[in-house]
Amino acid sequence: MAAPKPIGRLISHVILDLDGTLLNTDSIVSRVVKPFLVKNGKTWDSKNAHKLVGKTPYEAAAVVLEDYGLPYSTEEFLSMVTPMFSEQWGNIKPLPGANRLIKHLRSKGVPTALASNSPRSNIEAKISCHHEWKESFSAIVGGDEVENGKPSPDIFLEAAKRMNTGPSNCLVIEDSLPGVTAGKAAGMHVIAVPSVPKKTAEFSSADEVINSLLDVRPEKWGLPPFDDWIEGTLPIEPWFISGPVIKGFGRGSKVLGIPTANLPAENFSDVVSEHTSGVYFGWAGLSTRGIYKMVMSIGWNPYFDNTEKTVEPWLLHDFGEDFYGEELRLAIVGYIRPEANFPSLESLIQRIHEDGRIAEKALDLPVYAKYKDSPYLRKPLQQANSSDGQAELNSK
Ligand code: ADP
Ligand code: RBF
Ligand code: MG
Repeated sequence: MAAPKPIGRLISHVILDLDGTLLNTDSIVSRVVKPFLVKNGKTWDSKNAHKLVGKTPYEAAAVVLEDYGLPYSTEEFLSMVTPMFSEQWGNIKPLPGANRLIKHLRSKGVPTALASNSPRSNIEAKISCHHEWKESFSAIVGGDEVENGKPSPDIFLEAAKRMNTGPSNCLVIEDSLPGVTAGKAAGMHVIAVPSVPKKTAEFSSADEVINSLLDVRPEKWGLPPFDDWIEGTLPIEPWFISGPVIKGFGRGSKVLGIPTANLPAENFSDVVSEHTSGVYFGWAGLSTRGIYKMVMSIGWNPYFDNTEKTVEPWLLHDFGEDFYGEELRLAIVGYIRPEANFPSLESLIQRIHEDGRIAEKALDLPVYAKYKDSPYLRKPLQQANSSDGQAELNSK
């Protein structure tokens, strides 16, 4: 993660982008566009999806028409898909850390605006589905309220104006390249949170590039710090995954001396894609052995540059043998840091051992220790992934 460039003046106001920054809008884009393409005899290619990030609906529509050679005008296409999008607005989930950030800024009295290329009415409809979001913004600016959308600076300048402040007092948080360009053109400080993995290099004009909203450090900008970190860890809403231990890349023990019991990520690709990559920890249950402390990475292992997002749990216990095929259940309860690249294998290994020490210690804290008794960790295989089990645990 690049350190922010030093700033001359302290930040007093924050401006947030909506789609892809606070909301996981991408998931509904494929949900709407995919069936539309199928109806028109085409196949959705997820590799094209990144081209839509940060575009106005009109621009995005033009890209889809061009990519798939559809026989419609942009206006025709928009009139067909717009109602389909509206139906999905209630289904857009906040991205990890979005609720936490909004609540934090509000409770510390930091004036915060929402600035999006979407039309104002769409913004209102989307945020109305999320508890206390609307009340948390001192200003909301939509793409239809200014002359030019992002990458032009108009939206951000208007947001600053409505908050009665100057651009240099504003910190913009943005996931898209047009958004980052707009923020810099407005003379603001910009944190990029790219929503497309592995594309961070394109964001060099941003003052800081982070992996997810969990990694925002407001104190770096002169804003009040989060007060929920405990001993180098961040408690999260726990999530639960399980499956048989499968073969991984064959390098955990061999190359790093750190075995990781891989799970078939395709069994719970929804949960895995919902969570940001990073280093997490929690409790691991092995049906015939017991419950153990666990630290894991989830993501693309930048040092090895994997093409698949994998789940790599290291159980903090010496088993002295393999347990491939055994049922492994995980309760993931806390976050430590984003995945990183390292100058040497040695430094990667050292850092993973430090993660292990942090997790080992943190899991004795009551906020995390209580999950050691989750019934999920001990449930028989057939019930372990059932929605009942999840509901029961999540409501605990
Ligand atoms: P792979 O690439 O197949 O995952 P690893 O070298 O990472 O190979 O070894 C992982 C295997 O080692 C696990 O699947 C498990 O069977 C075994 N193992 C032994 N001790 C541990 C441990 N403490 N944590 C995780 N896996 C362990
Ligand atoms: N790989 C990385 O490339 N960067 C990381 O920051 C990173 N952090 C890890 C943290 C923990 C706790 C564990 C268990 C693994 C981590 N790895 C990381 C993954 C490591 O590269 C992976 O386990 C091996 O590649 C085995 O497949
Ligand atoms: Mg492994």
